[in-house]
Amino acid sequence: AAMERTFIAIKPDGVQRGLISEIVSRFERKGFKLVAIKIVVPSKGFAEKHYHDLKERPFFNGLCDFLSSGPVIAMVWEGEGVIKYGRKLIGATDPQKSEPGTIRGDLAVVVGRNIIHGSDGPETAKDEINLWFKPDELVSYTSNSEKWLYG
Ligand code: DAT
Ligand code: MG
Repeated sequence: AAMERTFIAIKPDGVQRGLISEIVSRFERKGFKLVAIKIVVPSKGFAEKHYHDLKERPFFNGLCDFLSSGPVIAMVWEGEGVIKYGRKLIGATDPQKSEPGTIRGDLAVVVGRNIIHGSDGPETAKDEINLWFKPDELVSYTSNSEKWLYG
């Protein structure tokens, strides 16, 4: 697989619970490369844009209220297969069904407070990166460990 980028966000519950470094660390140790990061309190309207695919769902309003309720860590991570494997690191949507060893499995209990977002495919990754970041907020660089990660 070619180099890919995905959008990952630590939601307000993850930030308030002091899990920023724990979550960043799991992506970093795996070998993925951080190419953008910022802390932001999204507006309700922005949250609705981010979750537009879910606007017909009964939990949509509460979900958007929650995402806009406090600081979020917005990130872009890069690496081979990062979109799909990022979802694996995150675990199932409902933490009751997430495997131990995953972020939600280890660190969250209920679906409405599942601490992290990750793009679910190449198209949403592109759209979400463009929604959350301006092009000049993304940094391209060579990590010193790349030759050891990829051979
Ligand atoms: P994911 O975040 O795993 O991509 P999703 O895109 O289906 O899951 O839903 C987005 C978020 O909406 C999810 O992280 C938590 C919330 N959510 C999903 N299903 C829910 C439900 N049945 N009840 C309450 N919140 C839900
Ligand atoms: Mg989703």
